Amino acid sequence: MKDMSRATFLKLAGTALAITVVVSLVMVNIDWMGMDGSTEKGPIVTMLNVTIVLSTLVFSVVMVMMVYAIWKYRAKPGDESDGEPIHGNTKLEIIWTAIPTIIVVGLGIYSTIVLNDIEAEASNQMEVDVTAQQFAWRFDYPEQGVTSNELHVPSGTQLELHLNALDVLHSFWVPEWSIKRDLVPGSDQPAGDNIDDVVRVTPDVEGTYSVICTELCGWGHATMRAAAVVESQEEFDAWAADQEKIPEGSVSTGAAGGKGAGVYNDQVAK
Ligand SMILES: [Cu+2]
Repeated sequence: MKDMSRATFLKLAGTALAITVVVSLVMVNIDWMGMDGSTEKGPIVTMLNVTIVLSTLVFSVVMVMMVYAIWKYRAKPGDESDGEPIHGNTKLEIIWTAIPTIIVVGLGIYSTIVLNDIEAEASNQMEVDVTAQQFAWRFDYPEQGVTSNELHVPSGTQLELHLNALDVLHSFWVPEWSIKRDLVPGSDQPAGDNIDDVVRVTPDVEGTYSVICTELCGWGHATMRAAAVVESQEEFDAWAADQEKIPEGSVSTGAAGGKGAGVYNDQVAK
């Protein structure tokens, strides 16, 4: 570093910056996350883009310095001597420790803010108890008193999904909503109180999507899908009126529930 002139330093910094801009522009414009189907997705995609730009900056600085060092300090032809014994550079080490630390801590604070924001409870909420088992889904609507193998939801309403699994770990994922959370066996038991089994999401684009199990759960894992239908409030009400009622005495098996699981097992497993 001590034999690097100010002009060289500025040239290298400029190169790293230029690479950052070009690579960032390409990466940010690739549609990594697919269609935007929930109000939560916007802030998540923005955060992904910020992360991409910062990662690109680190990548560019490292690459430029490495390529420069390989070229600048290469051995002259016929030079068989040992390299200079170098002890290190305290100033440089402080800099390359401090900058990544600031980036990581900053991203930590930023993601906490985004998470608190997208998980905030809205005034219009609807609870759905989601139960997963090899290899099927069941959705119970305690407010409507109905049960279904399809997830129907009114557009623009925040869903409070209570997740539970009957056998092994599963994971709830609708790609267009950008929400993913594990379903853990025992979430509905008293001892499961400290399992984080609630996830909130607000689908806001009408259409039919797929609930996908995204935790390898057995041989039938790849087939473990259910329709997720986002529709108007009227369509949803009409659909709910048509559904099978949750049987008397059966407690829904979402996080709030207890025993009812057995009642449905055969029906859900087909
Ligand atoms: Cu699975």
